[in-house]
Amino acid sequence: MLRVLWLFAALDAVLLLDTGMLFPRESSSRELKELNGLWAFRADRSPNRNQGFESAWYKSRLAETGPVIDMPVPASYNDITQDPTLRDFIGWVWYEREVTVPTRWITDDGLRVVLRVGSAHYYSVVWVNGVKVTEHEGGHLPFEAEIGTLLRKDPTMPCRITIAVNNTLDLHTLPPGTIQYMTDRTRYPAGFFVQNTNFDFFNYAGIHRPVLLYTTPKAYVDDITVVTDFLDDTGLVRYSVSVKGTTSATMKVTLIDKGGHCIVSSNQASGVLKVPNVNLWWPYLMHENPGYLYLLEVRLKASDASSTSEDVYTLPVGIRTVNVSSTQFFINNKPFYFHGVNKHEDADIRGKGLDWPLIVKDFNLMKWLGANSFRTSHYPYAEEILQMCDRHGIVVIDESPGVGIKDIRSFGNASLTHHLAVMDELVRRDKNHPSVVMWSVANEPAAEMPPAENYFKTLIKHTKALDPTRPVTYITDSNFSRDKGAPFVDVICVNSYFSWYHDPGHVEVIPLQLNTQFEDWYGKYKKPIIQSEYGADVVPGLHNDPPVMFTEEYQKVVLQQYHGVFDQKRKKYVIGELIWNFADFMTTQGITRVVGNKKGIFTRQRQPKAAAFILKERYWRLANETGTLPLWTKYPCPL
Ligand code: BDP
Repeated sequence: MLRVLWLFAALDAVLLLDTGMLFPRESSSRELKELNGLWAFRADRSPNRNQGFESAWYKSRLAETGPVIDMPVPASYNDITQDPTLRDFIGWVWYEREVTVPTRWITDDGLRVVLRVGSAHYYSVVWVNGVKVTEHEGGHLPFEAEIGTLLRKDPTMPCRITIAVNNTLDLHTLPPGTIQYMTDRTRYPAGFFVQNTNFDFFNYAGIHRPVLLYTTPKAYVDDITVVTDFLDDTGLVRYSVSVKGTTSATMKVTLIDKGGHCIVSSNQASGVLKVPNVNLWWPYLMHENPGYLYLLEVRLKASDASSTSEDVYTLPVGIRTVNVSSTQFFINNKPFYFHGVNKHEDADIRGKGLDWPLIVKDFNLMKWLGANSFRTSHYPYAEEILQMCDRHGIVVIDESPGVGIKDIRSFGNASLTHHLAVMDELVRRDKNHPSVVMWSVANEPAAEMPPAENYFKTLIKHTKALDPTRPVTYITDSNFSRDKGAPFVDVICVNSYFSWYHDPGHVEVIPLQLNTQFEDWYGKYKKPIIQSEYGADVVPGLHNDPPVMFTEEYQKVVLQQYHGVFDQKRKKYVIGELIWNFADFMTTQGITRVVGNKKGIFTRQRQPKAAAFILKERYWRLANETGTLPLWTKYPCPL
């Protein structure tokens, strides 16, 4: 009974946003039309980057406003052409695509037609046939607009979608940045400016995730929230369905197992479903059958005087719990040790554009490596990636784009308000993923600054109120004694680069310094610790023995030095280790980066460096010690 009450309490946490953001899925009541492919594209190169708005480029076909080029969607635009000014472009770019919408979508005014953008970096304004339908701030989360009403106003018009996207970062965006104008005319031409940022990845821009149209009936399932628990072998699924477009509807909610059998159903919009002989959702390498998902099918029937409609939405549900003690992290009440990676959404040519071959390759590499988890450093990843995590049992620390908050002006009210809104959007999108076990609100903020205390106290409290079922953290650098936010987190996540940014070349200091780091943090806060980043750059193919920085040998020995300490501390309070980084990735140009950050254990093209084999051996050993290998594997590791 107590469990059930707790589940109710957990679900009462209300998102401040007034609509849901369910992943678009086809069903017997919903159709979907992907708009991926080639769009017309034009960068606004006018000095104030505002010509597109002044001349209303959205009012006519983009090609009529000036020269356009082909631009693939989804993709970053930066690496698509040979033009360095487009690679480094700052300001508004314009995308346009004309779509033919099925006639019945227009004639049937019982349908909603929704235009959805998976993500566009950074600020977007969207028009349909010259009429503004929405705008959105933030680069890594979806947004949508109902456009059926507009299309029906003039059914003879085609559906011309124009999206203007601006990648400019300022003190109040997430991540923050500043624009610096260079006014010394002896050194810079008129109008010269640069975008400064405090993060270590290329500020790729454009429409990064799929754009699509989908339909729902007028009375529709707007959102579903699921919180799970179990008692002995009975699973508990507390759900709540929010409905829009009707006040009188009937509902049937059914939980279906993997074999397609209906396990339990209800006629209520919210309640607790009891699942006998539950199959829990387990992480990869913790159970023989990881990533078990049920389906929660919601059928909504609504009638008015003239007609009856049905909306059907099906949500995958994994039944699992997450808890934290002062020394351990538990999934389904069993200790869980994170042996995983930090990633980036990053690849040749497509930049941060969603790319299925890359996604599947990365999952195959993570499984090959024996990784059971990753952190979405340093922003929310595509929902398609989280769905893969749910299915494969890969555990996720889900991070907001709060990276590079280093300027004291970025701790003010405007920044905090936006950061809170981003957390609302992130939790709204990702709350139902069993793979997501923790929220990370930021990476390496200047947490020693006085305003950081109130900023993080508010941010973490807010995130916990949004989702009382998951721990919350932010990622800190090893600057422990001055960190003002650490008292509020549930898990301490520390990044450190001993023998790299400090004491370069001296790998022998790693054990002592790492030991001190762990003892300091644990001694002060008595909270479990994840080594959330560690690593070293390697130019692939560069060798030297004895090891020298930037060689494959050096990266190997750095890892080995860290691992010795992890092995001592994981018996006490260290609950995980995440290598920086899974793969090499692009950064802005600078004297410490040789065509990007080279701390990957795989190259950007996903070929292993020597250290990948060290990590693979270790992760499979850890899995063998702490978990249960899947049926298809044999230690030390699968081929
Ligand atoms: C860490 C940052 C990460 C960087 C890494 C590095 O969190 O974004 O890429 O350093 O310098 O501090 O490689």
